[in-house]
Amino acid sequence: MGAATDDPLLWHLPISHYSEKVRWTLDYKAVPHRRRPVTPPAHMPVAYAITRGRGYTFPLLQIDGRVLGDSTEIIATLEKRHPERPLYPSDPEALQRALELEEYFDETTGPAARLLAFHEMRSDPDAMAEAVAGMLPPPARSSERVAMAAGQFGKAFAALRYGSDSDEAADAARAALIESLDRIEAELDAGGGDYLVGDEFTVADLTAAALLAPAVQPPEGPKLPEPPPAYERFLAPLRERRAFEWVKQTFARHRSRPD
Ligand SMILES: N[C@@H](CCC(=O)N[C@@H](CS)C(=O)NCC(=O)O)C(=O)O
Repeated sequence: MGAATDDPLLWHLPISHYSEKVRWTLDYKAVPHRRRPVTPPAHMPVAYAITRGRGYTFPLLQIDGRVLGDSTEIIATLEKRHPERPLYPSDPEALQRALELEEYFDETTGPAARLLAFHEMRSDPDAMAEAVAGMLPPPARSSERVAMAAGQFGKAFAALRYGSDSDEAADAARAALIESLDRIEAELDAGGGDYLVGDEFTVADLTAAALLAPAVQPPEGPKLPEPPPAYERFLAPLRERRAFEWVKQTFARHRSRPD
């Protein structure tokens, strides 16, 4: 994509599912933009500096002289600036349902998928190193020692920041992921089609699929290490579920990328 220097600038984490939510929106709407990947946890001070102390999470979008620090706010702004290929339903009641579902998946599914991935990678240093190494700059990426050290750092960071060491928190995350799949299936049953709200792809579908990508690992999603064995034992029976298949189909049908 040829990007101009005044095009919006996306600061993102390549493996992050919240970053994927915004990358997907930008690609879906074919918004010309620039991207800057940052390695966690370096993104936190970067976010703090760019937002002048207002936030420390990624993704961030610098657009029209403003900095947007939350994926929901970013999509709302893009929807106004680029109304073509809408992600918001035109019917006000449907829009309200789509936004409620976006919030549900943001608050319930996203944190659970992240916590469980970090929790189960604790006992698999190779998977942790692989996850983090993919985000290191190329010279450091090829050093096994640097990747392992970065993996150890990632583990300590996740334990401190997300509480991923806790077995109770992991149990709650498993329950939240199952609840998320139940919710998707209930909404699909209620609507009788392939979409969570109405009969078109909306922000609700995009958010649910992007935030479940760490568990489902669709080929069109962020590149992630294979789930460690303990995570796979939890996921194996879920692979049969309609909601799991629906995430894969939603990516396959709608995760367009610019040529
Ligand atoms: N509500 C935020 C959540 C974003 C988020 O949690 N980003 C993570 C990366 S996956 C992050 O930057 N975490 C740093 C932290 O929570 O301290 C959004 O929707 O953009």
